[in-house]
Amino acid sequence: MATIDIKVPDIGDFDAVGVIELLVKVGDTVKAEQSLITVESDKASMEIPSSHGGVVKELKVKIGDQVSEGSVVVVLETAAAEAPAAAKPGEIAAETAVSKPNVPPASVKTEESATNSVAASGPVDVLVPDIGDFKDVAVIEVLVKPGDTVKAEQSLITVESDKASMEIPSSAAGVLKELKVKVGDTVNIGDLIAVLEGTARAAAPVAAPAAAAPAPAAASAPVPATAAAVAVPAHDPTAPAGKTPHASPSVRKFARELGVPLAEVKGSGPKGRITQDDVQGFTKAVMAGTAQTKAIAASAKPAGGGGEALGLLPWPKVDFAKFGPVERKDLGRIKKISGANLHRNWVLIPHVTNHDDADITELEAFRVATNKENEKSGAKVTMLAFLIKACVAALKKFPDFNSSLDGDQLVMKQYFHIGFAADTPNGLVVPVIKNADQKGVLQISKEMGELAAKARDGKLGPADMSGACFTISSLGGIGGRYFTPIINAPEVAILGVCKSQMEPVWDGKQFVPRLMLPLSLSWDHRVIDGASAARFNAYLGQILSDFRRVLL
Ligand code: CAO
Repeated sequence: MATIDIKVPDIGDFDAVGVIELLVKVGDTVKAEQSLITVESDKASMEIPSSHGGVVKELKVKIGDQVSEGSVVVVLETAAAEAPAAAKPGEIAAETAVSKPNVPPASVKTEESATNSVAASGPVDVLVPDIGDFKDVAVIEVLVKPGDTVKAEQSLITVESDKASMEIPSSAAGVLKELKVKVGDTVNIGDLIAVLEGTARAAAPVAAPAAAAPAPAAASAPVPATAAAVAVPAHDPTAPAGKTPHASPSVRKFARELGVPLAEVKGSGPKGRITQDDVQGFTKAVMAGTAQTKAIAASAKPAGGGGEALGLLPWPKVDFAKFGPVERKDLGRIKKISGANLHRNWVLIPHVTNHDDADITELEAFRVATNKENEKSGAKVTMLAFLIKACVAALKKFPDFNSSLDGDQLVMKQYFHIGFAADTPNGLVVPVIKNADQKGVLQISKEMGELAAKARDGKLGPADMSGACFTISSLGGIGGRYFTPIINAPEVAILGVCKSQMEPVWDGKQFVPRLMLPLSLSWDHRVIDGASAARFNAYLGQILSDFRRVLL
């Protein structure tokens, strides 16, 4: 074992930067390149990585300290092989400083650039300025929209590497005519971000004639950092809340992975900085139903909720009492939660629904006979249990229906957990029959009965309602012909079933009375196409008309 000092490496022109986050604690095992602390200047926040792997023996800094190149951050205990045997502590420490985080070179606003704001009337391209070693950095925030009037040096977008985030400012003032990037794009030095009109340029070292059109791009070529009027200010800790949330790159990444809107998280760190604990706390509160994201609140509130964000007309405000007596009551907790989920799924998933009929004459006769046989034991088989079994067979034959979308990938599930919508006095819930492929119809019926009873009593736990691959919503006990069930994201399809009824069916020679079950299959058109959906329904119909096919 050897101990080495891990020091702040060369971080460009940054000097005496504040430590705003400790990402490790004594006893932690860290890998080489793992971030140890986050520091922040008025220009950027960045994470300082470890140059070696090992166990943290001592933390040499605390939040609020200021560090510069060479400051010792932690003392690391490493395997002997990590450190050169003959090296003196000083030499080892020097070696650790070689690891260089991707840090933007500090931008220096020159006297000339600060004073050289000049008028230009033509369109001006705003380009990504010199951002040092950063390559292919992701756009994580777009801070302006077309039509906005922007000032020179106003931040247009936020970009992020795995080590730092920074805002890219406008090199000119004017009205934003066109945005050339969107969240998720990657950019490099010289890439076009936006086109401005009616501009006054801050960065042009030479005055452009007012009438010159089109005006040359303010930063048409990468500018040396030291001469760049195009500064790279990163998060402004004093920025008003909700505008640019103040958080380190790792916390931003963490929030993005969880889908947490950072602008809605209250920071508990110094200067209101959002920490990983804040993001976790926010997530827990939303899961527990004690907090809502603005999007959920908007979708749960039909009155005026969310439409404006989509550029729609606001929800009509009507004084109903003018037309007759009214009473107001609050939406229940389950309705609020399921409503928000249903709304998101309806808006985000391109739904298509295929309708079909299945001949269940023999299956229903078998079910009734089975129930008669089991009358004494009280074990009752429901049509829904047969449907669950039939859907498992169809999911096995058409595995895309048993998948979830994750970015550009499909997660193909090799398990068969089937959710079923249950109507309860408090609203709709979806308990899940786990591993339905390994269970018989009697067992599925029994579990369904138990879960439905738990649902009605409001006693379902999260484990009872999670992990479904596919959902069935049966209105068969109630009535109706067909409907459009909403897919339960991240599933990609849902089967709606209505009440079976006797119908005259042509058998090639004559009409015969058959018990027909209406099926409505909604599917996510990003994953499934119409032909597959029609085949899925047809196959389901074949199984239900002759259940022996499940065995094949
Ligand atoms: N066609 C004709 N009759 C049917 C049928 C169908 N497709 N499905 C069920 N039935 C009959 C049953 O046989 C039963 O009759 P018997 O008592 O004579 O045997 C009766 O309808 C009642 O069935 P059920 O609804 O209690 O039982 P189930 O297994 O079919 O369903 C459950 C259980 C929990 C799914 C159901 O109670 C329920 O909550 N359904 C509503 C689901 C819902 O709200 N979906 C909409 C979601 S979108 O808003």
